[in-house]
Amino acid sequence: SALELDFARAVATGEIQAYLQAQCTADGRIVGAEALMRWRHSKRGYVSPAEFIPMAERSGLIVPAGEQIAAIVCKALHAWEDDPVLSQLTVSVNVSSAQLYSGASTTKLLGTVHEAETPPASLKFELTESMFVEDFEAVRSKMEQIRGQGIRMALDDFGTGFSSLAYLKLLPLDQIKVDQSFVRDLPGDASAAKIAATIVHLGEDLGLEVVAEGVENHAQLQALQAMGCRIFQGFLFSRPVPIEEFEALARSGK
Ligand code: G
Ligand code: G
Ligand code: MN
Ligand code: NA
Repeated sequence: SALELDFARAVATGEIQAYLQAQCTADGRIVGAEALMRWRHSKRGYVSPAEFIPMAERSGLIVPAGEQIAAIVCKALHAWEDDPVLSQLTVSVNVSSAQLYSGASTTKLLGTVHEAETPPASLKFELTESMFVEDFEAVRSKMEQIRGQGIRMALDDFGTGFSSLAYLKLLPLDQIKVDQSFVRDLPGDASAAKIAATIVHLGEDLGLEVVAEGVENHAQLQALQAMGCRIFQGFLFSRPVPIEEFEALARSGK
């Protein structure tokens, strides 16, 4: 398709951008960020990720595009090393299954981290549970390989796929993310509240950090806090913003 050709060109010319969305404690202190891919088309302007991410996944272009996002983030993390505020932050990069299933691209990803002299503990890779359906053992061993380099691992969209709780125990994870579909209907919806609380408690019991996504208002924040959740991501705190803007935000101490 035309969109696919344009995207391929955008990847080749470095038109793909990484925006950062803050992850905060309840009082608004920034502890990290998630990198989100953005594309500003030279003629059509800003293209929605809801449109180009599925196309990129289908076409396989998510592999080079994802590598670019990782490279941009790795460079930034290296540049932040001497900054008293920014060096304390962790940045998550979304990794798609295509990137993990091809052995070469995992190696490339780790090469990127190494080349940029990224402090590995500042970097986190986000996987989704749908990745484990095809070949659990293959993904688990890739995760071990990545974590062996000191990079952290997060499980995104937790509870939305066919998750087996037994999986959680077997995977080398540092963080799970409460999906925004459970956060959206808080505090009124009793079943959303039950599910969110269960995920928070499960994370706690397994010694994992828990991040709630899609936090848009104070009522949601308060409900999640009461469940024991400590880290939040969502429009209540910040939208995804360009890296320079995020740096200013973090330095301003908000
Ligand atoms: O970013 P939201 O801003 O609209 O992103 C839409 C979807 O695209 C989400 O499911 C998100 O996880 C995914 N996404 C965003 N950036 C990236 C990326 O760099 N790599 C991959 N694989 N997925 C991404
Ligand atoms: O699938 P993943 O969790 O990586 O995707 C994150 C998506 O959630 C991105 O599309 C991002 O723009 C979006 N997002 C982040 N914060 C909020 C929020 O507070 N509300 C809503 N509706 N979407 C959000
Ligand atoms: Mn994510
Ligand atoms: Na998510």
